[in-house]
Amino acid sequence: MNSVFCTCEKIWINAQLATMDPQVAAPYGLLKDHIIGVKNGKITVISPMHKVDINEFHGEIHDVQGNILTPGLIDSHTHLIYGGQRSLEFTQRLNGSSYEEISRTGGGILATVTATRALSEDELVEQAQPRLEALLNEGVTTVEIKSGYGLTLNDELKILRAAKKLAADYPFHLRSTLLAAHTIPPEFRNSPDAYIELICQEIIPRVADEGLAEAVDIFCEKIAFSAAQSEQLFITAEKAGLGIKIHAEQLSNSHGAELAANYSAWSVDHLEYLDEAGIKALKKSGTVATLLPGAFYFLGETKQPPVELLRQYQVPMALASDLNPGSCPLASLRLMMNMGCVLFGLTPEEALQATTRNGAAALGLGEITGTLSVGKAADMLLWDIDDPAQLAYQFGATPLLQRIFAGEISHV
Ligand code: DI6
Ligand code: FE
Repeated sequence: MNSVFCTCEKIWINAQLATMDPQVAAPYGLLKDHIIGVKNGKITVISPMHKVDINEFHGEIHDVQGNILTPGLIDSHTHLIYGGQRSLEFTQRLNGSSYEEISRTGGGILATVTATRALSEDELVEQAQPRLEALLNEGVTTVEIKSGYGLTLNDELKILRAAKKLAADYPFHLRSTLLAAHTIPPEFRNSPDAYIELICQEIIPRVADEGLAEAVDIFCEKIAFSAAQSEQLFITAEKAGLGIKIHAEQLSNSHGAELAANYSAWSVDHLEYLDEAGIKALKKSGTVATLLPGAFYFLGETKQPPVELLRQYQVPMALASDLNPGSCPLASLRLMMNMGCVLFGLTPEEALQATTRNGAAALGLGEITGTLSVGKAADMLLWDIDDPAQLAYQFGATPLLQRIFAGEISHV
């Protein structure tokens, strides 16, 4: 047998590979007339068709007839485990109340905290399933899930355990993030510092011990936590060996992104109010700027994130759904790609980078997934399209022919 094929169990032939690999100097890292081979869940071979003799391969062959393969999509920021829903608040906002006003009067995140605390782990799994399935069905193969609607040790653990259950039942890579610092819980209304202490002294150590999350996140905003409180959390997360993420500069500029960059954060997310000093800090630390156009759209925001400056400084941009009941109940990463282009001015190529390679980096998975490259996970999507730009161009019709997760064809 041809030595190339010794390392393959399955091959896809006659493919156009939108590798998204920066080493491939073509738009989308496109390689025409290629084969891609996989073994044990990883990509083992990428080769031009004319350099191999297919007749020498005796494993599983998929002839894709010129169709396009991309990396699996990565939704690097979701809050998809929660109880209940908030359509009442949607109505209130359309009648003139602002998101901040609603959150200051006990609605908003706290309404979902009450609903989430009331549910068991299994009930949370059940309510999250349709949202997760919606993402997976359109080609998402890696999903980050944040806690943050429990705000007690046990309720945060319950959410993170529910995420593990989902990961055991569905074909996707899970990255869990502890967002106990999502908002100040009612029990600590007058002592937010004491809540940060609880997170640092009890919740983070327990979550790290049990291996329930890979990263820690905080909502740094006037209506939530300060930069000083964020820093305390980062110091503890760093000691516990957890990655760092932050919700920053969504409604105002608290300089949280710059702070998080100084702690080598994996990503800083939202960023409508990010300034040039923040962008310079991101460039220096190699932190990903994650844009969440769904929340911008759903809250009717008008302040645009500084996309052109991020481009100038070559800060990697990710796009994610922020799927949550308050600011973005929209369970579609493809829609976010379209919004990233239409609302924020990303190019279709940037939108695909933002939901593959840069999404992986935003989760500390840059070496593992996010591009079609030898050695990475065989997370691949086969599309019935002529041009990769179609993935950002159209939403609703899903031209997905095959969803391949860790080398297995896995429809959800
Ligand atoms: N920013 C957001 O957009 C979400 N969380 C956050 O910190 C909103 C969460 C919610 O409204 O339930
Ligand atoms: Fe969020």
